[in-house]
Amino acid sequence: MSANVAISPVQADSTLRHDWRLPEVQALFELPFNDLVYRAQTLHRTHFDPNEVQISSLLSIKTGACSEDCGYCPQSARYDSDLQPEALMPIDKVLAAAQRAKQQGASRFCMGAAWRQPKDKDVERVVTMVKGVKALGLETCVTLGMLTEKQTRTLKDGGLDYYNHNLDTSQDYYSEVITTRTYQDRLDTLARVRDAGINVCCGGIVGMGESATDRAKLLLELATLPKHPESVPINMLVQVEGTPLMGTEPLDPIVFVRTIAVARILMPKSRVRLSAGRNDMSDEMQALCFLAGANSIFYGDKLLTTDNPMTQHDMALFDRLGLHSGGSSYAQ
Ligand code: SAM
Ligand code: DTB
Ligand code: SF4
Repeated sequence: MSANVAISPVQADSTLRHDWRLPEVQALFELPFNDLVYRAQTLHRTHFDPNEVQISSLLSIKTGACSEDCGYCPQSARYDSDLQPEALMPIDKVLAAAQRAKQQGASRFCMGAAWRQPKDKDVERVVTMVKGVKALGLETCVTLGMLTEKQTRTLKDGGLDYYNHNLDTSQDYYSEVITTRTYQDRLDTLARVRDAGINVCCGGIVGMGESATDRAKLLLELATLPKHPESVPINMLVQVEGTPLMGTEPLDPIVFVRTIAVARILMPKSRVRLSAGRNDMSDEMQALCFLAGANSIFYGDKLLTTDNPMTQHDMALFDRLGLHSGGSSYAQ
């Protein structure tokens, strides 16, 4: 069907499209692999240094006991995932972790909290963390759940650089995975973050049993936001014992690489992050993701609660691929 859909030629200039249509996105997904990766890589190098990868480090500042029912998440209080809940971390521990991340080469420090939505006093404590992390010379990102307008202003005034809030999947598949909040709730928080002038980090998870159409619709949703997210994390589901999505049929790695390539083509100036799931990926698969336009990773032995590749392994992989860390967040 979509093989007959015309796809506009590679955008060599800086014009970004916000009017992508579903058949176009599906047609990209269905291109012969070499053609798709060639297109993505060609666009990638018009906007970015092709060998540079931005490095973010994650820290869970409040762990587990979350009221939401996200079917992928070990931090939901509803599932028996063997996770020890932890209250909001004291500032000195956060700053020590940020310092370590900086020494390991991270340029951005992302703090995640297992909340449906923070209380105003939580946001104030997070602002103290943001200020401390910024003073170390790192970019800051936090992910705290849904926010009110007042809270976005507090975070912006506190100097926050990025807010992470993922759409996770297509609007259609969303209710199969999460029932305690709506897709529109997510879009509303994203709009508040954008309006407050905070950079947006927004992506999703694949490998949750969604269809090819759901993956195309997720990317379409991201690429038709009024402004493309500056960072687009593409997570491969990390299957955790006790969560409802444990045992889901794993996604074909080639389809994952295609997802990265299509994200790069739709949002050519965004940092596309090869995010959760790298621990289950071969070095060769990750190399294909970088070729397809991924230019950011989470670095450090831990994501929020699950394992990430060891830093020495990542350093060796960068070395083998001739990659270097660095770079501004968004193509100018
Ligand atoms: N509670 C906040 C929220 O949901 O927005 C922030 C923390 S939450 C853990 C941040 C993101 O992590 C989720 O939106 C989801 O995309 C990702 N995530 C959580 N568990 C995951 C898993 N098992 N595999 C892949 N990504 C996951
Ligand atoms: C994102 O897109 N992925 C990160 C970050 N943003 C917050 C989280 C991945 C979590 C993977 C499961 C865990 O470690 O708990
Ligand atoms: Fe809670 Fe966020 Fe996990 Fe959902 S993804 S259960 S909101 S921590």
